[in-house]
Amino acid sequence: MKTAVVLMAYGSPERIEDVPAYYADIRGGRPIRPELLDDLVERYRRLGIGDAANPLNEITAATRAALEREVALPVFTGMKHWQPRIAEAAERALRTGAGTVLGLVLAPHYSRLSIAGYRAQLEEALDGRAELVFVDSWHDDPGLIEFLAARVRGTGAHVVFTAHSLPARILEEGDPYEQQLLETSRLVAEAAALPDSSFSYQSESDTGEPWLQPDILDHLGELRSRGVEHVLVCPVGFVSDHLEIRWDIDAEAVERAAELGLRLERIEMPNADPDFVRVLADVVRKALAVLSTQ
Ligand code: FEC
Repeated sequence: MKTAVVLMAYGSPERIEDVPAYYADIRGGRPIRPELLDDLVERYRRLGIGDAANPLNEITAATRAALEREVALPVFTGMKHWQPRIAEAAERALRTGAGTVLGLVLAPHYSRLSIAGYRAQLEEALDGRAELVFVDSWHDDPGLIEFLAARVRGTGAHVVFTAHSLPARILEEGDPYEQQLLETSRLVAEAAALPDSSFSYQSESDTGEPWLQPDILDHLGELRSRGVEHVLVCPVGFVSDHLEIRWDIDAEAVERAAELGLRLERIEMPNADPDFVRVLADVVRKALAVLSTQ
């Protein structure tokens, strides 16, 4: 039976004029306070989106092309909050005559508030017209662990692993997100034999409810007061350069570190690095191998 891959990412506005519609999609119809929209437009403007190609969309396109070569299967990109939509990618996958569609999200950790939304969009679009093999999480994939370990191995800095925060209520709901993040961080720290590392969240939104803590901006202060002088940020919850990296880490966290007299660097993100594309290809092959043994 023919197989096609739908490779999914968060998605990002192509132009400044797209930001209100993009933000409305993220909010799922819930109201947006005007000052929060203004702030988001300003963040995208300061990143130069609109003047140049949007980094997340460009990287996802490059990753798609490289993965297609690596797995020798048709691969289509679908974005959770922008175009091309996941539904469009599903239609294109079906047009190849695929009887099996493999869904993979460019985010390794499962949460009901993140990956489940990608899955729901893909399931709805396929509507039973092909068998869906969906990778829920790949946070402990040995290839991913080794790829990240290679990025931090040998550093003399204190490594701070980070990921997108989520509303804290997920913990009461038994969501595996935090556990998976801590597991990835532990496995990378062990593989790289790091003497000193910790974990913190980043990119909390102002939604009027508590989010998972600690936030990196507070965490940097705690590290400084413990005598840490040099930090290397390893954002295990993300795989690409995008707003949450280029703004939340490269602008906000760098500024906080400077105020604290802390040297802060971050790892180069996996993006479309050929070694990382091989990790993705391996995740795809393993998921399909499980299917063939059933
Ligand atoms: O570069 C770009 O243009 C897109 C960067 C981007 C990525 C990303 C990844 C994740 N998010 C996750 C959860 C939430 C929750 C809310 C939320 C809100 C935003 C907003 C922007 C945004 N996120 Fe995002 N996220 C990115 C961008 N995210 C912009 C809206 C403005 C703001 O709050 O800053 C809150 C939704 C709500 O208001 O109800 C929850 C998670 C990830 C990592 C997994 C994944 O990539 O899917 C989890 C990249």
